[in-house]
Amino acid sequence: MGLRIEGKIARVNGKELRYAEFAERYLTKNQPVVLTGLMEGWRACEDWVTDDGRPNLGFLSAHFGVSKVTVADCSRREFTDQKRTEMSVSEFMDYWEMFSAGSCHSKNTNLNEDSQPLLYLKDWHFVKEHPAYVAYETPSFFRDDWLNIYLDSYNMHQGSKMQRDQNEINCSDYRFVYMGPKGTWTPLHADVFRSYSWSANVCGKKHWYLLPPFQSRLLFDRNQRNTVYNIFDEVCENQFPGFPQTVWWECVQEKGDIIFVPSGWFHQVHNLEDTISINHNWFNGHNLDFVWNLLLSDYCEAKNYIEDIRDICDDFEWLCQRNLAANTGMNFYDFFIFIVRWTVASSVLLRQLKREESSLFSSLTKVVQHLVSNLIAVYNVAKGMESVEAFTEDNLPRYSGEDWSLLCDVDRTLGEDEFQEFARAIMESNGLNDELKEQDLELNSESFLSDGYFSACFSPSVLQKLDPLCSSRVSLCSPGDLLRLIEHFFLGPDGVCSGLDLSLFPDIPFKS
Ligand SMILES: O=C(O)CCC(=O)C(=O)O
Ligand SMILES: [Fe+2]
Repeated sequence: MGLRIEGKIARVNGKELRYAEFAERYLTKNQPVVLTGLMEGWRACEDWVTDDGRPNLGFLSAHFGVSKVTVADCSRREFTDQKRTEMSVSEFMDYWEMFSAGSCHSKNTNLNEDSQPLLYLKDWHFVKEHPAYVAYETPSFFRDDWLNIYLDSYNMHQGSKMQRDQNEINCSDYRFVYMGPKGTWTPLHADVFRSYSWSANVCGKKHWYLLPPFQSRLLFDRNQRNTVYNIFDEVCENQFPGFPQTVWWECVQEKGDIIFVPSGWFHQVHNLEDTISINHNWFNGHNLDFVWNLLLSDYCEAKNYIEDIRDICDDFEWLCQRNLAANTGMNFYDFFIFIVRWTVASSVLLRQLKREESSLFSSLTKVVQHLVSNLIAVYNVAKGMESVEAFTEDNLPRYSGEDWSLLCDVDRTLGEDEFQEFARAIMESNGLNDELKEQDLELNSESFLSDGYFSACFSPSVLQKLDPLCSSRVSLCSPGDLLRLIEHFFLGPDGVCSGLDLSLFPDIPFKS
């Protein structure tokens, strides 16, 4: 039975689209779109492509040949993914050359052990590995990227016992290059953390098949464990009873097109020609709830899986969190520290703008609106985290042996070099620097440190509420602390947002 395809993904000229429109139509509504006209001047489009529009294998081999990369064999399945191996870029280019010359005759995509390998270079952390070679510029639509901005300054697994090597390579960032011959493909999946992704075709052509999230449940097997691997297989109806009811969206992505894949949309992708693409995964205030909901459901699954050993475990909660980090890429504590740092950074920047008494603050410029929206998004997610057992007094201190409250200490956070770098990157990504320049202003990020910002801007009674044990420091140890802090920002007389006309934010989650 063929696939039922009813959705066509719109194509929009990216040069004629404003950020606010993009956010409104696609980020907020979580709808896919193909954007054109945004890759002009990319060095990758020059250097990596021959005059006749094919991948420049010689160039790639000569310049990046020694890089070690992960390669998927599209003709071999291993559990829920394709079988992966490591090789150097030059080995991959040699393979590709031979493959194209026809020396690997059987271009057979059937999954059997005898078929020839069909190799696809995936998840190459190109930017991390070659920071000086500026292959492309991230289009402005995708720059509000909490994930990669954070990972440029911090490790995802703070103070955890995750293996460092694995942590550093796989989780260093989510900016990738993909390349492979015609016929290579990516099996059906939804992206890591249920993040958004964007994917830009440097050369070649891809066929995308996407499924809206409300239909995701139709992809699961009877045990609710695995999803369909290849939508073009004879999918066994007995095993996957919902699959025949799925209704798909599709598009063919040409060279120069960038596709935006929204959160939680399952997708399968086929290279119709020899193709090179650049893609990022990212999330921000618009889809932060997708990330938390995924963590919550993966946590429940991890917990159920080991429920029968609960009684013999010293620290059952920690074991669940360790498994969650290993399977999903982060656990509750990683995510919590992540949102704490975003909150601290957003509020520090707002506070600085306010102190400058610049008209930027009072006139609620785009940047100020943006930072306020960040706080609201964090608040809404923290609300859903409040009742979770992992954040109860009993469970927190046992976290990983590192002193949790020290990790959550705001003054310590502010004093770290990483934070300076992080806050600057947020300013850069939000266009704050540009707005400031227009007004002849400059934020002094050094003063984040010197003025004991958090301690100074709270009355002792607020500090007491945030940290009953210690009235001179602010430690954001639990979602409840974060909620109280953000409420204070909006409602307290000395809060960061006091004095702002908040009528622009109709969905503000608390009443004044
Ligand atoms: O291009 C591919 O093969 C897969 C890309 C993908 O899954 C993504 O960008 O989310
Ligand atoms: Fe994907």
